[in-house]
Amino acid sequence: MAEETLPGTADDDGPDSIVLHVDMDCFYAACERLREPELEGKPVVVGMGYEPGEGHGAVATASYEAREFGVESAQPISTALERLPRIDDLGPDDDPAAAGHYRTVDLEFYKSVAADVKAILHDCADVVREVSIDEAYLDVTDRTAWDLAASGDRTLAEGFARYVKQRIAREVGVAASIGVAPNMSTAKIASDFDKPDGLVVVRPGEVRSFLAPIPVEEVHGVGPVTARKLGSLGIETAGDLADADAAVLEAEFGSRGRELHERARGYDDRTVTPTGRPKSLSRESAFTEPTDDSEDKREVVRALAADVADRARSRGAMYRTIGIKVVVPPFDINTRATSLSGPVDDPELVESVALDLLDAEFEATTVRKLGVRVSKLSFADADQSSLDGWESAGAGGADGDGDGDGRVSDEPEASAGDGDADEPPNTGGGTPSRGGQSSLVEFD
Ligand code: TTP
Ligand code: MG
Repeated sequence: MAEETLPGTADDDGPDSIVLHVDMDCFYAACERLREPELEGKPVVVGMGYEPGEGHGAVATASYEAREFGVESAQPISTALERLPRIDDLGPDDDPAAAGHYRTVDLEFYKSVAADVKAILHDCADVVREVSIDEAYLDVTDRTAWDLAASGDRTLAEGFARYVKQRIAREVGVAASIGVAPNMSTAKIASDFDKPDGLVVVRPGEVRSFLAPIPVEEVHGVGPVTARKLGSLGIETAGDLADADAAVLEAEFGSRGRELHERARGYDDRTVTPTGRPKSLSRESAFTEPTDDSEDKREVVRALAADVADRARSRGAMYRTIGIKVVVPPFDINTRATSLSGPVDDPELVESVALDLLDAEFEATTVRKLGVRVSKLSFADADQSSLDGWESAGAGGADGDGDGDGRVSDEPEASAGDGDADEPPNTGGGTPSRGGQSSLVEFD
């Protein structure tokens, strides 16, 4: 109850915010499993500077199965190998279940998977702060609510978060853990609370009781040194920290002491601010089944081009480069682009250039996914604050209609889902023949 009266967590400036923190589970290992599904359920170790057969490098990440053997991020590969031998090194009597599959970091591939995930996040929230390759905050206050769903004791916000999680799983094929809370620091702790595949919701009135048993190390801003000092003061948990005398903390840690005290009490007035302005605007659409039908491909490119040009116009963006992306099964990504002599806002040109690029090289190619992008953006209004990105995808990407005026809405969709709905009105389905997901991504 105390926290309900704290600024930033209650009604001092409108209703409680709804913040999602999304963090992918063992992300690099999950990406490896995407292209090698036989690694599912097995111990996987991804090494930086690792070469097959060698013992150098460091662990970038390990699958949860490999973590059972004591393998963890930042460990030398040599240590990992002592704890979990390489499957290829096993003798005839060794147990293959107790051996690891070691792979080398392939950042380009992980980035392309991350872009697919981020596209979904931008589709699900108006404000997205990307923190790292596999982590982002979403402010979804305007998309859902803390109210209970009609069907039971779950909040609408929980249904919304479940929908986000399921979209990532279905459309990209990797697992995310999500924390939902009225502020950023609590959402971050919540996403980590039940990994992997977690969904933890901390309602506005529950922040302080949720935080109470959490070790101080997990409070945002507490590093190992501070944790040790706090420990010497008998402060082990966020609850201890919240109950501590603010003056004592301030004497020990200066103004940071007061800040940590407030965080532990569930107070965090940071707002989710978007990450930068886009360098490009793009949209892509996957086919349910790869196709080499040139008219199908052209139709999709036309629709994507119209959508991208439309969004550029609605954001006041001019572009100097028009490009396409062609993904050939399974993961062969081709991009082609044409540079113009100066910035334009010309939907017909986007369509004709994109079609020319497609026809020039890919007319007969079997493709899995197509994308259209405009880049080298310049903005008419330097002050537009919502230019960060992708906003709502509107209806499915490949509606296949013609010229360039306002056919795909950029209006953010209304609140998605109640407790059990996982299918909001706008999932970008396209037609059955093209089916597939449609998402907004940056592919440079
Ligand atoms: P994390 O989100 O910290 O880790 P993770 O996604 O592998 O596992 P978890 O389920 O606990 O979230 O980091 C994301 C990716 O960043 C990770 O897959 C690999 C990379 N990384 C490194 O390269 N080195 C590191 O020391 C860490 C921590 C991560
Ligand atoms: Mg992660």
